[in-house]
Amino acid sequence: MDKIMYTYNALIPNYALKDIQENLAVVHYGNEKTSITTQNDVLHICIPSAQTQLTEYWSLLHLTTEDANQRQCHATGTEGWCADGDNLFAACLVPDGPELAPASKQAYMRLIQLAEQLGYANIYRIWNYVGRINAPNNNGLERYRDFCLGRADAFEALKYAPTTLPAATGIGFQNGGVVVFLIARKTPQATNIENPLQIPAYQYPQRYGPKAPSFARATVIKVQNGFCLYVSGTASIRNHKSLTQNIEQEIAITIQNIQQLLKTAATKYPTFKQSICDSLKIYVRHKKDIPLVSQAFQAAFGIEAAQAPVLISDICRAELSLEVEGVFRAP
Ligand code: 3EB
Repeated sequence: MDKIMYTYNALIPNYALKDIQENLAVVHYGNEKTSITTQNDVLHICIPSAQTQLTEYWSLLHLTTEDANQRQCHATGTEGWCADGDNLFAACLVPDGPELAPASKQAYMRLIQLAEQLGYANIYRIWNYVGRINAPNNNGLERYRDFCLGRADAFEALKYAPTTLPAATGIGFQNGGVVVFLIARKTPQATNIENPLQIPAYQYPQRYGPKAPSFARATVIKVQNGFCLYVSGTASIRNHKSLTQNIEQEIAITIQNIQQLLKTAATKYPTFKQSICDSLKIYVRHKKDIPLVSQAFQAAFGIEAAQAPVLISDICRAELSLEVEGVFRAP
């Protein structure tokens, strides 16, 4: 029998190690310095997080024996990747400096070109951990906005149309430059989903920074037995304005935004009417909010605590206290 060319697999996060699991990458949030290394053909990324520790295991949704055979892994300490013939996990560290934009642009161009050169051109999800995200840079520009500038320049230079940008998370971590990691595959392309309750991030007005954030609200990809929806970092934002009366309001608006993304996905792929939540990742600015936020999201999306971990971190808008990302699956 001929080898099946593509298995339409996907990389998904798990927060506990399962029995049968071939990890391509493991992300450690905890008391470590930033680093990107390989150990036994697995990519390891460390992101400093003082108050909350978490281990995130990245493995294939459908395990096939062929994937393990074609594994290639490479890391230098500041960048690295791991691939299996169909899927790629790649990461890099943007060094800290008085301005983040130039190094962020360079890192983004390198990472995207690396994915293309290795043959995994369809990038469907990116994460950006920005050190001291709400602090000003040397010119008084907030470091998140500084980072957004460099990222937007990279996508422009590489001729990405705004409507084709991958889903993303932009969030703080303790200190250092920026840790960027992405997941990509050979084929087929992802479908982007926007939220009609929010204006697209790439159309935010200038008052939020010199260049708007470059990301889609969510992406849908085809997998063997259905579809996966990757929800970007989602916060209490309507149109382009933050709603921040109290944590209860932030929870309610964020839940509505995610539910709206599921509804919008279902208009293109009706199978999302039967979607299930595979994982959530919750970021809160204040430790005191953890019990209320955890309980609310577990209840809203029918997910167990183990697959909905909480990290304490700063959020990219100084007035926000909550951001939530997730992965949903549909038959
Ligand atoms: C927002 O909707 C909240 O800069 O990559 C969410 C997801 C946010 C991704 C990013 C920022 C990013 O604008 C912030």
